[in-house]
Amino acid sequence: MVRTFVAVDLPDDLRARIGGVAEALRESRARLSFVDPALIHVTLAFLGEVPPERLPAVAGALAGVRQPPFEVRVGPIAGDGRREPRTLWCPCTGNGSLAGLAAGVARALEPLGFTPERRPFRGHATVARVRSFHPSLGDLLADLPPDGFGAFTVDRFRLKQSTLTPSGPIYDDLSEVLL
Ligand code: 3AM
Repeated sequence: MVRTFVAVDLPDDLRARIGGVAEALRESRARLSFVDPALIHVTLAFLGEVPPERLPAVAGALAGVRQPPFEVRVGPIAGDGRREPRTLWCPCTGNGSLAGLAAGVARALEPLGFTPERRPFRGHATVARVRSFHPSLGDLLADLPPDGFGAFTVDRFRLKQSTLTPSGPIYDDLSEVLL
């Protein structure tokens, strides 16, 4: 079985800037596991474990998703909205286009038996996961620069394989769809 998801990769310069700002959070007494900045992405859909022989059909369905390229704004690192956040992320907003792309991906995958996510789509790039919370994390988040990381053009998305390892996930691109 192949653990797969569909995502938009962030450009490397943006990833490096986010990773640099996230460094300040290491001072916190919360237990955090940071996403390798080189892997920071916006998930459009999580497919879970897929039999390898079904991957060509999945890639084929995704290749039919049509949408013009669009801009996404990447906000500052923030908690996920819970009082004690479990995820730290940069909110990503594309004037509805990002949500539209996620919906297009979900529509393309539904006939293959992938049930669409019931929760409303909230575009985000995960920066760290909170293994155990400590109030010092809230203070450090509040002290981060309030400006976001600017914008980038989404002109493609990818089907990715995720291999979980003790030192973090390894992602491999399985297919790429140009918008
Ligand atoms: O981009 P984020 O970090 O929101 O949390 C996982 C990550 O999302 C999510 O898939 C993305 C790439 O690994 N993910 C992992 N397991 C999941 C599950 N069981 C899941 N999303 C939904 N259900």
